[in-house]
Amino acid sequence: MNFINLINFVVQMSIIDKYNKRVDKVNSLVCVGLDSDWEKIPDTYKKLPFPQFEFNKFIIDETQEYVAAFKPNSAFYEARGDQGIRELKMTMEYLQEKYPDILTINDAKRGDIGNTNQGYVDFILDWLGFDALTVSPYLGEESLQPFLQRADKGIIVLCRTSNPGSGEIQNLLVERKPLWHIIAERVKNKWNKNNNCLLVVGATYPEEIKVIRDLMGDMTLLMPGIGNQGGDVELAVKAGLNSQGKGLIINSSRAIIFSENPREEARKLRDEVNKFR
Ligand code: NUP
Repeated sequence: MNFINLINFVVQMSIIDKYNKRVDKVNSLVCVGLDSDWEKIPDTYKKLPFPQFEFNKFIIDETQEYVAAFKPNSAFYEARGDQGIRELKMTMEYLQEKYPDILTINDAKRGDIGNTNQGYVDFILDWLGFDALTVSPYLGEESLQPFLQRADKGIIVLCRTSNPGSGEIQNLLVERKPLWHIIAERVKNKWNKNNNCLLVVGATYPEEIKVIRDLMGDMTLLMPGIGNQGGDVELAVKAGLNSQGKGLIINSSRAIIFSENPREEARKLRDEVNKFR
């Protein structure tokens, strides 16, 4: 390992370290998805000057005690144009100031040619200041360089997504293996030179989770699909934990943020996950 790689390795460790430290502090693998859909935000917030931000602030303060990561999905902010982007930025500023030890993930599944991806890096990782973002692997390693070079951030590559139709493309056989398996191998053997890669693996596919865990060693996996999408917590957690009893960022969005009692739902999910750790 040369000097630059060594520095990258040390710096990179801080993102996974940041997550693991928070996991230990609150004894939780839970990520609350700040998918603050305008249609579902209570009307009381809509009278305020910054409705999505105020709603997020409420959810963050209520749930943070049980949470190791927050993951706003960019779509719900982009949907409101410049106002939504402003409120996403305000949400990030609030998190950075008040809860700087909680991991922040921007979920927008970006992926374009190289110089265009640099624009996403500038916007999401630098201007908004997220710790990590989700990316699509479809354009290949060369295109992803602006992301992969950021050893100080987490690059979360779509591998086996949670949606019911994900097999249409991801199960296609390539070299007699499903495409999702090839993506996982690529990330492990080629793309993760800076030790900053993670994979998205849906909680709705426990058999694949097990295969991916065995293949990837202790790599941290972002796992959506719990809650509204019906993933089984016990099966997903047992299949996905790494050798340290961690290695999972277990996301639930709607089932927590639009519930009667978000704090209680976050606590319940934390405890349910911990039963199987
Ligand atoms: O495979 C994936 N499935 C998935 O649901 C990858 C994702 N990034 N997501 C995202 O996780 C989805 O876009 C949404 O932001 C969140 C799941 O939300 P919910 O089903 O818990 O409400």
